[in-house]
Amino acid sequence: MKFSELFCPTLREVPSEAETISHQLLLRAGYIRKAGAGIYSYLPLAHRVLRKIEAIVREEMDRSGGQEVLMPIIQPRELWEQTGRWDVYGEEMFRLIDRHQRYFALGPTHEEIITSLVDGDVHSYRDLPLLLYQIQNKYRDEIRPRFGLMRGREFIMKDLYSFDMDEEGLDVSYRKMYAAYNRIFQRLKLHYRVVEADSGAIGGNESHEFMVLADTGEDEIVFCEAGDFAANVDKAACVFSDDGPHEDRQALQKIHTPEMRTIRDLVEFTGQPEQRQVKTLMYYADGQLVAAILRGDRDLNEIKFKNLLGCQELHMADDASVRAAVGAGFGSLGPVGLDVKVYADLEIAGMRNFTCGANEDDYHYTNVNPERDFVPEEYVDIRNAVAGDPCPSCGKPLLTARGIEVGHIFKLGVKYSQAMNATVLDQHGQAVPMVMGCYGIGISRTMAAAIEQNHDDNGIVWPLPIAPFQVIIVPVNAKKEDQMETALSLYVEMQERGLEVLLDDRDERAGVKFKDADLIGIPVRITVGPKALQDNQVEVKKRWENEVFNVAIAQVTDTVVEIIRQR
Ligand code: 9G3
Repeated sequence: MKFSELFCPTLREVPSEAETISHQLLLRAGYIRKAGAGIYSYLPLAHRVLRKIEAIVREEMDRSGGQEVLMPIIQPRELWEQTGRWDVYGEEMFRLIDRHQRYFALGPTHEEIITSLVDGDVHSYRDLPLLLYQIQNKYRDEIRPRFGLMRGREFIMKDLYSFDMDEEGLDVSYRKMYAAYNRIFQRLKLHYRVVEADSGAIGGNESHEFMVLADTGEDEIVFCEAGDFAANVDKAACVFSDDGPHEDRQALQKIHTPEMRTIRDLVEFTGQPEQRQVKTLMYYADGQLVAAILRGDRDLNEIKFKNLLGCQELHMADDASVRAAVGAGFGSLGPVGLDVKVYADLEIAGMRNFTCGANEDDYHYTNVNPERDFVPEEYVDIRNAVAGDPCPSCGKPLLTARGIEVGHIFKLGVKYSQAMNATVLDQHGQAVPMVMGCYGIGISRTMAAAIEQNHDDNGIVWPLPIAPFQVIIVPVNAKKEDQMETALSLYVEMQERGLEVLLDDRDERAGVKFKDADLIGIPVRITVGPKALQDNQVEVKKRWENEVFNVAIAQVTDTVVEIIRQR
């Protein structure tokens, strides 16, 4: 490809709305352009990267026995009503109406479609196991689309669905996918961790996420560097053993705390550290007001709380409705005498003589003791795990990191096949619901995640397997006949060796060409300058290193082939 013909509109300036480096670089380097909030066009360079990522994913899906299909994006409402999910997903689901006033979903995922498809034509255990996948656009009306391709409203996903006779069969399929995902992310040269994950509303009981480690990742994970424990904080269990010893219980005291609202205010006012304070958070769980109480220095994990309550909908109560229900506002709440169900984090059981709100503005209690002064509904694990917590499996202190979820695999069980009556006849002629798994990879998100992990001040540093081109040849001065001739002959020779080469034949200053080569992130740069003609040499520069070195023109193609083979 010649740069003078390539549609690659690079920008000098960083677009203001781009907050993360991958979003900035994808825009600046001419890879994507925004069509609307969370909606992007992929320009030629991005398209080449996406095709390479998809090719690696396809190879590993096919190697694992997957068969590629392509399912509809327009999905009839009836299918989603069969599984009861038409009403579960509210505004996040794009919905449309056809000319006959019939409703459809724009596919956010494909469990309903694939289960209906398989149910129609699979009738016997002899037809299983069956692994079907697609690589297709998905649509989710994110409330706050941001970070470019990382959280779009239209994005490319590979989703595979497995169908087996029983749990054992599902286990085999799940392990196959688990291994295939590891091969994929290793081949993509990404630094990632597999973590135990929350299955959320999708159902089923076991799931793992593949997290590309990056400080801009939206997810937080905890992991043990000694063993192999790793979990999304939404899943990570916090262990607590009430091994005492405990100080004596002091007499409960009600104190006047004018204008004291935050834990920090109370620490200063009472001299009690935040570990001896208790915060009270009020939530509506499926419309019912409940309280969660945690040690002052802890944070509630809403996913753990929601899963524990088993509710469909959980959101924080606002100050007005709390005031109406309790007679006091945020910052003055506490479990003593509170007539809503109180769920206490496990650590509360081991606390003595703590401080909390008195459910009266400007008053708090000190020397509060569980079981004496209040009895919670239940002691539950609802706090966020933090660095330093003991590893649940070996006890060593956990570490935390932020990650970008690029893959998520689930054991679904019979949730969808039962709801849609998708059964097969087993060996005894009995109709049994198929046991399913589903396995997603965010293709477009993976491209962005690769940049988050592979960039420097000059631009993108593509991992070689997904670079849009492997080599860029830069004649220093396009006006010099001899330089262009040498560049062109190398361009032809390298392509004949099967290399993917971009020839920067633009009539631009050398500095601009070098900057663009670094910005778009091509792994190997060949510079054809005046030296070429004097000593028959060209300059070679690897994008991931700083130094450049000279190579005889007659050797440079072999040199580049070797560089790429080793990478
Ligand atoms: C919806 C909407 C958003 C959704 C879903 C449904 C997430 C939904 C979970 C999954 C699970 C797996 C197969 C590929 C891998 C992920 N967001 N999920 O089901 F209607 Cl609006 O998609 N599906």
